Amino acid sequence: NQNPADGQLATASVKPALKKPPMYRVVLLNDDYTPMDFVVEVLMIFFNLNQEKATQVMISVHTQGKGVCGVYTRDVAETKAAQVNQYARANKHPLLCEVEQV
Ligand code: TYC
Repeated sequence: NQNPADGQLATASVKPALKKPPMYRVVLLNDDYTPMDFVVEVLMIFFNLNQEKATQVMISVHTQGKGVCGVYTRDVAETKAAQVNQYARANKHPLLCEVEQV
């Protein structure tokens, strides 16, 4: 569609005014020392998961080596990962959280 007057219906050939932002996964890495209940607490506090879902993600990280906590825009993802790492360090746990682009 090449007629600008067609506005938002011209999705095939006219560039939209707003593009979806790139998204970023916040992932948690397994380690041998961080207590399981601390990981569940982190998932509930920083990723708004309920206890059941947080436990599922924690077990998945524990068995698979890593797991996705959530998918966000870049600023939100980087902030959450930094907050988790800061909270883990403040509690003397080696828990590591990273960001990877989707
Ligand atoms: N592997 C840890 C233990 O056995 C638990 C754990 C789960 C640690 C997930 C980190 O991201 C993690 N206590």
